[in-house]
Amino acid sequence: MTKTSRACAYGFFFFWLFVVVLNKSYSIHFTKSKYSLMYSGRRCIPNETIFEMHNVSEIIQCGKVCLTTNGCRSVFYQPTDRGCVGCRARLGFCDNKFMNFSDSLAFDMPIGAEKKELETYSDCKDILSTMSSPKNGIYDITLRYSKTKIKVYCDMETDGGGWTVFQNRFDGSVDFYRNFYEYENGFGDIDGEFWLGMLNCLKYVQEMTSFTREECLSELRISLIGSESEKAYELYTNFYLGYGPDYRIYLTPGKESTVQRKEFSLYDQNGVVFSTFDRDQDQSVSKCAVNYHGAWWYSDCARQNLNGEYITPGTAHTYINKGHFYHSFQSFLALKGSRMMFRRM
Ligand SMILES: [Ca+2]
Repeated sequence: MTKTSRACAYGFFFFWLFVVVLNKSYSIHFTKSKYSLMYSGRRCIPNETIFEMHNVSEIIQCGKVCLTTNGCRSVFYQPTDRGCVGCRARLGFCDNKFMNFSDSLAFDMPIGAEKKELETYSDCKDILSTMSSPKNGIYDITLRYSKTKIKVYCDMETDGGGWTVFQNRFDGSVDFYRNFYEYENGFGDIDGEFWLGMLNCLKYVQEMTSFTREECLSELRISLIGSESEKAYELYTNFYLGYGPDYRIYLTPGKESTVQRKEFSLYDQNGVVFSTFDRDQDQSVSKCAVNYHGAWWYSDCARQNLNGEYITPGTAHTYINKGHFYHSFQSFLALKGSRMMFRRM
């Protein structure tokens, strides 16, 4: 056991002892925070710091100050310099609100919150961090601010898991040529092919990204499957949707991608409005959604058409633009599958 992990183990043990005592004394409930070495060396960013103390002899003292300080949600205790930092953010909600600092210990403490509320999940990443070995599948979540309850499909396997899927196609069993109302409200089978719905997706994405994007950034992952089951994906950061009825898409190219991005990237659609056949909001004199038999963030149309017509994978549509394609992966050839999903960073 290294010095750090020993310190962590002791710190954690004493902290939980402290939590148990306080629970009994004040009926305060705590989110179970699994301490992991990945949190070692982190602290809240400066404007999230609610207090900072030095020469604090133990973690218990550090936690106690947080408990009695309004707005304090997590603490970092650094055994090396006996420093104690209280943060406004909950650890695990916005990883990007924390930065490295040598040998710190961190604990989440949503003070005063009701236990019932703490037992609900607000997104797939919450589920991932709270449950041990969660599986791909359908989960009930409660949106963090609006408290809307929705069912979502969580991808818990791809790239570490914690992804909320909002578009899923793999066999063409669901018709994706739908009107604006349906794209707002969702359609298909959450256990099969589906579109989560802009309203839910929007609420979700906005709550998790746009509304709170100063707190949290989200990433978008597009997974593609070709006719021979070849796989490709693209990762974008700073992903969020604007308010309806425009539902503009915003994103920044991430570092990772297995498709050719030099031309016809989804980034070309950055800031573009969503269109369906009955709601032409594109920048073309014609109707892209009709010409492409789809629904998308069409500018003067696009080189991605993941909601296009599902035809035999590997073939090109008679009307070349109408199929289920992603040009930078396999030109206009029809794909076997596609999945769009996002995750808090
Ligand atoms: Ca138009």
